[in-house]
Amino acid sequence: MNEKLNQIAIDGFFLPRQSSSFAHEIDAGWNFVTVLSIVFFVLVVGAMFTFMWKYRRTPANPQATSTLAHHFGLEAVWTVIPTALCGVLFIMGWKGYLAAAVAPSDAIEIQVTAQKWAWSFAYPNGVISNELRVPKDKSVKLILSSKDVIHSVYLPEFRVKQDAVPGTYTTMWFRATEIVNTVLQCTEYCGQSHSNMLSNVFVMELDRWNAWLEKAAAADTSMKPEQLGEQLYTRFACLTCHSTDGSPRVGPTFKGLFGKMEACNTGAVKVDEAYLRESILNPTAKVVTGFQPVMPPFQGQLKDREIDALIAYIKTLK
Ligand code: HEC
Ligand SMILES: [Cu+2]
Repeated sequence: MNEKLNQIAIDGFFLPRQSSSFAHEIDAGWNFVTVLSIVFFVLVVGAMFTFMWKYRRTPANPQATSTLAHHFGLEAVWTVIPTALCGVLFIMGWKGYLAAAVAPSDAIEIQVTAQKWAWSFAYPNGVISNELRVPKDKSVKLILSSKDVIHSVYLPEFRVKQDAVPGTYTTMWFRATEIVNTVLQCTEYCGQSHSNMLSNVFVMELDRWNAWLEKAAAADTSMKPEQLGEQLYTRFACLTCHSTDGSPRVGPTFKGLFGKMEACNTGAVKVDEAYLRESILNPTAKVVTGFQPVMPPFQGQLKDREIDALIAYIKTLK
């Protein structure tokens, strides 16, 4: 699944492209802290070496330095200046945090669901995709949740990051400012295939984005079941755990599955439509021997037509 992902363009020396309305402000803060750190490093370490050299013990000056008392003026200066600088940093950080925490009320809402090890994006018209497509120059609010463990959405070019937590919703927003293809990464270690938990991100012109949404909605209803099933296999990340070539992954392969006798914890079962349906909606009802019960239940996430499509697809994998 990874070969389709676009290479992230690294343009800057330190930081990735600036592709959202947040980028300039966040980079300004980052640069400020970096410059400040360099200046103080040079000042402090410079003073240290200067004094070491100046007051070193020599034959001409064999005495130890006398004990020093307080110097109020000096201490006041090195307290007041850093405190003021921290104040400036706090104000920059606070303003940036507020701007990033509260999405504009006209933002387009996209539901993001994380699961081991893929993302799915539900758009306002009901289309579900494994790619994040957003219009340029529009505020987009992502509403995140997770089906299993904590994951985290990271969009470096947009300078935004937010955890997706099971059992609750978190939100994040951004406004993309240029047409760009990039990659969304999971940045919370979530198990074996964590590093493959990537999704393509496309920023599009608004009219092209609308056209894409309409086309995607129409495609789902006009497609043949096995074709739709093949797409759902990618879209709902079945492929991270099930292969179609006979090799076992986290779960059993789909190749040659239909019609065979499967050994489960409840005894042997013949794989038919009813078994497949049950395995998709409620995977722990019968756990295949030799595998861990780690498949997330798809109850409530797949429409009947989509379950039929997945079954039709699995049937084609002889
Ligand atoms: C996190 C990994 C994971 C994901 C994602 C996943 N599965 Fe599974 N699946 C498993 C495991 C592990 C088993 C075997 C254990 C069990 O039966 O619960 C399994 C079992 C199955 C079975 C029974 C297979 C057999 O050999 O009898 C079917 C059918 C199935 N999954 C379909 C799907 C479909 C369809 C999807 C996507 C909509 C999906 N799975 C997503 C891990 C996963
Ligand atoms: Cu993850």
